[in-house]
Amino acid sequence: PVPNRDTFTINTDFDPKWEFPRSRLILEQVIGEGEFGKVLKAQAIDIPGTKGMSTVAVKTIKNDAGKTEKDDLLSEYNLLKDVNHPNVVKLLGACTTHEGPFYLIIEYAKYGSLRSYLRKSRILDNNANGLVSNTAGNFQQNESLISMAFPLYPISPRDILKFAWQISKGMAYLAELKLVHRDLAARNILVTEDKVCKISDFGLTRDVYEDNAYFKKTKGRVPVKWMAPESLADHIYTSRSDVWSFGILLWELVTLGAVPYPGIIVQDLFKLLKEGYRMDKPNNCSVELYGIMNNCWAEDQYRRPSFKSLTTSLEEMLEKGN
Ligand code: ACK
Repeated sequence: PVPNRDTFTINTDFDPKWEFPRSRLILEQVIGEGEFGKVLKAQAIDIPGTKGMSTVAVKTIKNDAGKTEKDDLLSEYNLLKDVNHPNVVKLLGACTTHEGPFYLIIEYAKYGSLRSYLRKSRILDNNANGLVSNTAGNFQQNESLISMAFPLYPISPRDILKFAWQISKGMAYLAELKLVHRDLAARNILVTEDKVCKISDFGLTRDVYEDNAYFKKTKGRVPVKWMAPESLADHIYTSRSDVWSFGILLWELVTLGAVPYPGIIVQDLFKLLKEGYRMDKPNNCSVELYGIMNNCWAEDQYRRPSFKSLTTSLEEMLEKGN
């Protein structure tokens, strides 16, 4: 048999500060699966910060994934080592030894992604109780059947503002560190047991310096409906293009996880945006919040608000009790 070439290479990913022994990780079920990656729920024994068993999430890549996917996960690992903020997902450790696949261990978020949280919250919709009205979903199933099958994911207009404010705070922190996320969307935000939003999925994140712009070289799968015009046209990514994506995320929040630009195919989007087309105000969205979204979608990136000023605006709205 041909020995695995990894057997003879030095493990440059090994970092004693973060390395966690595989023997102290008990993998449970798959909780998320993408094209090349997967996320598993696991129990960790004596992971730094928690004595005894604790529930964690383990990110890894599938066997048939290519070098890019492995590199993305590794860059996520290296990036997470240097960040520490209540609204950014916390790195707990990694298994990098060549006896097994690369595992990235991050904090477990009970409610999963914000997108799935929002979509599940629609089920409560018709029960009113000050809940946000459903603008996008069509639930034909019997309501009582649904509430038996799902746990409750209540969400109030105030929760929506709070979520937006938390994400903006996390993004302001990343922007301060000159980190550009490049894939900010509700699917990449996690919701913890105490209903705190954490920015996640840093695979595409890049450190930017000098001109503060990151030029993407290769053309992979791109989240077109979340992308700023300058990213679509010239592959330019900055904190200002993250702000554009944040505007789309606000729209996702208000519509409880609808797909942006309903009825518009991605091939037509760039031309429409250049002509000045923007999404309408969702029915249940305040004029003030829609104003904020629209500012995020300024054609001129320099006219978009910063995450700092977005945080202040959202904080003021929360204080006013909107
Ligand atoms: O909405 P979900 O159930 O929550 O589906 C996605 C899926 O994996 C792909 O990203 C879930 N997921 C990712 N990271 C975590 C985590 N740290 N804790 C809990 N669920 C996670 C996410």
